[in-house]
Amino acid sequence: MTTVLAYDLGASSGRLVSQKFNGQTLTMNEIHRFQNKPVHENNHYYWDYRNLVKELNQGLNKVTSPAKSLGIDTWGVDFGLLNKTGQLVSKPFSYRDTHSVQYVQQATKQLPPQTLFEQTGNEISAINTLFQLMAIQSQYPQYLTETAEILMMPNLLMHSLSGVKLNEFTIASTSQLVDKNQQWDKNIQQTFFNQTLPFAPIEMPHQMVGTIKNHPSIQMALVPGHDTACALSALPIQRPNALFISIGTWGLIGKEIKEPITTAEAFQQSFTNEGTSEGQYRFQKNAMGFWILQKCREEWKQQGIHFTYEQEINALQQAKSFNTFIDPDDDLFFNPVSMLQAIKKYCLQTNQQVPITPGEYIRCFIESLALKYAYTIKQMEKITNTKTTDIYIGGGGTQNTNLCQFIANASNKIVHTGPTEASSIGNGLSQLRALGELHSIEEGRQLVANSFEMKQYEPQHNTEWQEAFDRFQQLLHM
Ligand code: LFR
Repeated sequence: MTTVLAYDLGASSGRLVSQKFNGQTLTMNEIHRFQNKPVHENNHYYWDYRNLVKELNQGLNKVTSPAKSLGIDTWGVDFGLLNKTGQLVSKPFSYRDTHSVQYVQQATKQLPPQTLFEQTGNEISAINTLFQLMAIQSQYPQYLTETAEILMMPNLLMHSLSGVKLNEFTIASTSQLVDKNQQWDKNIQQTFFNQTLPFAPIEMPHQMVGTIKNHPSIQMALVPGHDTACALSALPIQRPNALFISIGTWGLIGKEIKEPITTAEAFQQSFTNEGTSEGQYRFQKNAMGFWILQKCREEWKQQGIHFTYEQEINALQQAKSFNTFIDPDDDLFFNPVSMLQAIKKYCLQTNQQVPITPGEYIRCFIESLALKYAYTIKQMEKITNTKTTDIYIGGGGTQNTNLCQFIANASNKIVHTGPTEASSIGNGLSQLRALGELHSIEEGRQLVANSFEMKQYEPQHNTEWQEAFDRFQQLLHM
């Protein structure tokens, strides 16, 4: 029996799980779970880094059975700046901070956006590490002067536990600062910063790189640092050309490819190319996940309305179908003061009925999300010139059976769901590879198929959903 530990941090919660591998199957146990919310201070959104490290250590202190190693994965693009003595020069900024938005425009004066896309494979998005660093350079230049090492978030946390200073490939591939040779792009750095920045070197995952300082018997594993890359490696994909969707706070819709796709069409439609656990690529759309609903729930809670999961499903089922649609990826929903007001505003702007009851809001959101995923899938099939009959979904979103059924209906494809904790599992599988217990992504996926229950959804109500899709498409093109 081999036990490994996986820390998986999302942009709303983090968890530590242990995974036991007996040579045939994998079993998973949650050890620790905590909230992770950006803090709003001095007009900025930061991560509460000190608290995160405290939570990581608290979780590790709860581990009772001997574990071989630990790996950490997180959301993408965020990072920390360390000074010469290994201390942070500032709390790490959160990508929900909008201070980087203006630098997207500024950057286009220095390099055409399409060239930037072709060079890095990443869509031009204000949250990217590149634009965040430009904001820091302009607003807090002293931070960069003091910086001796830049570590991406999972590797920053890894450093806090083990002292190791490395960046992992998949997380680095979300930065817009990595070239086609999978190294930090020095030309881009010269263009935007007039210097090369002190990024710790990029390494490939599935290797042991040190030990945990407070628990020296546990090795520090370098796993795919990006939660989406971990999730994809744990989806038991068995169909050629299958698509995947990883649904949590975000919805990541993609397809595995060997080389980045950087055509004009991919650029215009804001697709991105990010790294996989195998050193290849995910052709992907970074889209809305449960963020909108999470924010609505917070507001309902303040009004004294609290739903259990079942009540939420019931409320949706009681609301009229196909009444109101939103484009979940509209900028209005990125970080509004009130999400309910933002939805209302969207409906008024598009001459639609404003939802009234929570059930109407929930139905509007879940239907719109499914329709937007179906829309993206169509675009993706066109650009990659491949068709598929199957979609594999992992992440917390798999628990929302309404959403999974609606995705099958809206896309007219078979949806396979599970596992819910795909990112944590992918993190653990990488460690089993570093330990020589598994030898390939295929072996890992087979192990997931043997160990966790999958569900399947067949498309239903084709005519109604096709009509709804046409209406939704008109709304997007308004
Ligand atoms: C999901 C995710 C997405 C990334 C977003 C922001 O947790 O990692 O892949 O685009 O967070 O970094």
